[in-house]
Amino acid sequence: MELLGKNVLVIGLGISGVSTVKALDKLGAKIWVTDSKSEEELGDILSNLADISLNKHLGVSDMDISQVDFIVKSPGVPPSIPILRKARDMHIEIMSDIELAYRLNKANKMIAITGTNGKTTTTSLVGEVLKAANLRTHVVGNIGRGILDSLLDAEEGDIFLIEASSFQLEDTNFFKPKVSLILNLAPDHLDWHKSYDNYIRAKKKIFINQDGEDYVVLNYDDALLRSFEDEIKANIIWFSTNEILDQGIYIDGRDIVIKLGRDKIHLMQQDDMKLLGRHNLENVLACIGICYAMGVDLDIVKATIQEFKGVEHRLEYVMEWQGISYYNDSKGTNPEASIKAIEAIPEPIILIAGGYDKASDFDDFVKAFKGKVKTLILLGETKYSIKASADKFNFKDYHIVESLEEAVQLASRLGNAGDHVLLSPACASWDMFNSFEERGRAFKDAVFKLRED
Ligand code: UMA
Repeated sequence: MELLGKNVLVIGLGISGVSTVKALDKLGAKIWVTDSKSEEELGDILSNLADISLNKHLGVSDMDISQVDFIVKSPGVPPSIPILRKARDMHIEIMSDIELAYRLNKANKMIAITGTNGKTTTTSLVGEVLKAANLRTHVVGNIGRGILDSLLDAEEGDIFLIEASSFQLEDTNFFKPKVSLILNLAPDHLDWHKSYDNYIRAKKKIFINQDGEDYVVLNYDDALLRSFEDEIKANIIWFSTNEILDQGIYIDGRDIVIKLGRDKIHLMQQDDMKLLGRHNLENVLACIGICYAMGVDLDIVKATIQEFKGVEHRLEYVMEWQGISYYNDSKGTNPEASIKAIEAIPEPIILIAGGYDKASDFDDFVKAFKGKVKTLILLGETKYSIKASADKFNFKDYHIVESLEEAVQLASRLGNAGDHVLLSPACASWDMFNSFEERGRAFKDAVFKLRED
């Protein structure tokens, strides 16, 4: 793809937009930028880009785009903003950074991981395995690093391991990873996608351009994913934690088994993993599927899985204080993710939940308490929606607070030795924090502070 002299508009100057601007500059494009934030609000970000000539339109939601050749949209920017509506009317192409990266650099191998939950843990684990196998790997995407950051410095043969969100996949057209993975699907980000069908359509783009030379790893236990089979041209590697498969990766007794082609390998015992919970077992099977497709030595896969302790903000053990253990699952940004956390943590649980309102339904979330959650502490924009579901299912022991620190202090007062305090909000963080990481760190700070009080 030739970018020299092309007029490219970058919408949003966050992680994705900044890495895109830097790459476009190196490739000689004429760069236009827009952001709903003002010049002052973007202060440090703009200073960081001071050496690059930019045609700036800041603090606005509309602008003249008649000279723009194509648009690179930051993932979080909703498709409904005026500029994007206008671009669609004018047939100006809109793409995400992963689409641009693919078009710029088809020679490198791309592995793309999506799903509603477990993406970051699985991406991190696969990244660890590939590094242990001495394969030069760039771990990028929704995990927090813009893909274009490392693309231009990459050497031929490097692997791009991409955590791909539905937002990023939505704006792809030709993106064709060598290996793709969908871990699971459940309604999420419905405020942005407007319907579950649209969300599913975005996720399917991960395999839509793949062919017989490529692989897609899919969760057999997810009926929706099974229904995709006829639409897939790539080789499918199924995995299951529930069923013994004719072909695939599955659990037999306590063993993790790979049965693919004529091979049948008892790779390891599931008890040898350090990760907690059934959902993490799915993440491990999915990782094995990807590594098998990439031809990685299975001894390295096994050794890395055995050592892997997980990722910050996902069921992260914080500390024990007065016999109560505290867990940070700030990455529980939707009800499905938090249901999995409740399933993984031993009872009794004091649960801290609530956050940014994505129009999620909390009935299944409350139903999952099933005697495990004894007390619920609610905060954030969704506190009353979750309370309404609690009332509906007759869950009475809830408390409403105004801050995360207050939630932690209340949990420590209400808790008894042997209880587990779990922050798993079932919501994004954006009502009170800039990111789930910031929320997780605030939780951990509040927990550590208990020792000082
Ligand atoms: N902005 C506008 N107009 C709008 C909305 C936003 O101009 O209508 C501007 C904001 O003012 C801001 C910029 O866009 O300056 C932010 O862009 P962004 O929201 O796309 O955030 P980035 O910092 O670029 O981070 C994005 C991903 N964020 C989202 O998808 C919301 C990061 O995923 C990702 O790590 C990063 O690109 C690199 O690929 C975070 C996330 O929350 C972790 N993802 C969601 C999730 O996991 O649930 C999908």
